[in-house]
Amino acid sequence: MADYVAGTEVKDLKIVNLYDVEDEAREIIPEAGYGYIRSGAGDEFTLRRNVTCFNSKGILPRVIGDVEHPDTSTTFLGKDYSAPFFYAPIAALGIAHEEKEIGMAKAFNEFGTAFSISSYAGSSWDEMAPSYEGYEDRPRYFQLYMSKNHGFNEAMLNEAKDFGCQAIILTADSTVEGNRELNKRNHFTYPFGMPIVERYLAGSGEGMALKDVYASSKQKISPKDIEYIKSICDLPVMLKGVQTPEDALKGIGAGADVIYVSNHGGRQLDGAPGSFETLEAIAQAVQGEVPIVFDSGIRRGEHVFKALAAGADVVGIGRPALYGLALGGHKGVLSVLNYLKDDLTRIMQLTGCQTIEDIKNARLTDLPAYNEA
Ligand code: PYR
Repeated sequence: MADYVAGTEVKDLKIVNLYDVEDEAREIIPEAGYGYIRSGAGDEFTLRRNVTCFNSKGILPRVIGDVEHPDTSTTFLGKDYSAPFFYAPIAALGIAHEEKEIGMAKAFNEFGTAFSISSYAGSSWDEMAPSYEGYEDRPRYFQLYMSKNHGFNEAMLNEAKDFGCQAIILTADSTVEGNRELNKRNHFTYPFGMPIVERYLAGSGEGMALKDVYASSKQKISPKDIEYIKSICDLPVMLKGVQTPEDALKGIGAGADVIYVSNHGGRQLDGAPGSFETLEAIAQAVQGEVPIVFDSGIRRGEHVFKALAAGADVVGIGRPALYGLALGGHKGVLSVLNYLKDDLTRIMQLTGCQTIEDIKNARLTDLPAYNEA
């Protein structure tokens, strides 16, 4: 869409906190595009609670832990990560900046973790390939929105594997659009096409509303889909959108290799608990049988710490990275990631944690007076 102009600058950002970054991005991204990225479903109760619910638990610092220069590095699915973050997949990154998926992938590769490619990416596989030059070994994941047509699913899964994707993220929480009232008010439609799924959309995706894109995708997601994906491409499957211990165990029973705890950034089911509130019970049920990843609401190092202490192995960063992209292209994303890494390092020092493993063994305490929405 020729008249859609989002971010174009490529620069480092000076960051005090990620809430400021969100406010500043509002000045750059066109109103309907910003509304699409920022908003949640319904009353946005779950959207807000994703952040506030981190206050339901307190961190118990260990102050004689003999710690200096904490190390944020970790491994996930056999790959080294410079910090326990990866990119939580989001559609159509061109809504924020002209570097779109190419800049986002480049930033995560340079930072030393992993990018997730959405089926609804606004870039083709060929366009994204240069972001991996010099980073051939960097992990990448493909977030699958299944088609109703298995021929198309097979083609997408094979393309993802050929591209070097190390895992498939099966999106299970978005079979219809959540009640995104702001999108309705703003008459939001995607300003660009979606090359990977245009094979199953009516058109390229440009000018389509989210509800129509979702309607073109598969609604009936079941444990059989996990088995199906593995039978086609033999890659690990991360089951995304899990909010209950029951679904986690059902997913593992069907072969899921990773449980991905998420409420889709509060964009789907309003009235659900904050994502962090669901994590501990899921981790207790999973009992370390498979790794757990977590997203929805991370804005501070304390949040990363709490998610890891509650059972996550790595956390997904979504909107904050996209706001960084809007303001400074790939350099802006790197600024966001470095801010979070520095913040986490400070929390590790203050809590007596030398390593990520130490965080995973740290204890959180319930804060019973908690009653924030
Ligand atoms: C979203 O808008 O939330 C998508 O995942 C496409």
